[in-house]
Amino acid sequence: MKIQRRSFIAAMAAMAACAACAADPASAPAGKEELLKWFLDNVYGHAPIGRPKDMTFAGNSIVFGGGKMKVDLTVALPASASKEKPCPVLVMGDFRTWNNGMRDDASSKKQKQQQDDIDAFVVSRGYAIVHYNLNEATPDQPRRRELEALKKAGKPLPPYAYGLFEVYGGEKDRTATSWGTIRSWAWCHSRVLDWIEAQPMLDAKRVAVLGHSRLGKTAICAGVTDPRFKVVYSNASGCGGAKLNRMDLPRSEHIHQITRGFPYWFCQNFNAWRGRDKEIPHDQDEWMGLIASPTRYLYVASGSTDHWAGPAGEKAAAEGAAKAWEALGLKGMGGHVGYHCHEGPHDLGVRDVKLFLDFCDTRL
Ligand code: GTR
Repeated sequence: MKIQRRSFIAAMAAMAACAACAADPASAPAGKEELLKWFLDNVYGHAPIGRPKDMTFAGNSIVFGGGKMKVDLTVALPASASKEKPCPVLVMGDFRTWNNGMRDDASSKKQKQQQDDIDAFVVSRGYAIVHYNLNEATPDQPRRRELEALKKAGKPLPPYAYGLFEVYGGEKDRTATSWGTIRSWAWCHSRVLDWIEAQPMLDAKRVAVLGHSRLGKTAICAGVTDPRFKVVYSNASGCGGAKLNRMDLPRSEHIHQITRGFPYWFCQNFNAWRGRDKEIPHDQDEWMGLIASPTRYLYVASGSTDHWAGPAGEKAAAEGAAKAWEALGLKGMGGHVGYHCHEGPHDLGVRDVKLFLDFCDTRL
């Protein structure tokens, strides 16, 4: 079904009249609900379960899936956090995701240092940060290949080898709209927010979700599917993240490349848009516009030489998403939506997080 963009904007305007709807997309006007369904049917896939009934918290770990799943959280708290004055929180999939936490090479050491530097800076600004290796939820492609090699060699698999796809539904039950890795990681971000709600020193009403690159795609997906995240920050998330598919950016990643390079990241139906990027009926500005509400915010960042992510397409999508807030009578760019482009490559550093926290200081 093709949803006219104007009907979506009209639906957003209608939502302004119903503030309650803004807090609960389930009761949002049809336009928003239909658009969300379109993206889940055609790009990200549907999660087969909400909050698991058997989920328990053991210290900084979340256990679910009949005890087969355990996600270990790394938590850094500011000295100011207390039960009397709970602090705002940043949630992110961390840099260990790239090295699967299974290698101890130079790149792993660099990524760990990047994460440590970000943690220290965030805490110095009075925010808590909670992060984890997303492979503990659903293994990313490289880890999947490494696991297959271990299996083939008859070697023991690490704990929680296959994660969410195995525990909820399994590979054999996958359909064309079954969740992809990005949606499953976003689902796990919501489980982290469930954990935050049980922590007296953390303010679950003031939580931002953020991520870099594939983790930025995940942050947007988490913010769209879980309205409890108050601020959403996508850093260099590119194709399937903040970059417009329909914008002509020859040096950027396109649908045929990302769906062949990472076949599990999206639902199977996304493959139908290979070579048809400019024909896709709904683009990433509308996807991010689904976050729009009087009490929620979006932040997008790019790298000026990050041609694969396509900075111009990310900026244009942020500006397009801002129209969804304007339809609610709110200030878009510079109000509910922030954007910056650092000079340089595909990266997330303290310089980016500083600009993001400057945005959060008056909104989160
Ligand atoms: C690349 C992928 C991008 C981006 C990046 C990353 O290989 O093509 O979409 O996700 O990885 O996550 O670092």
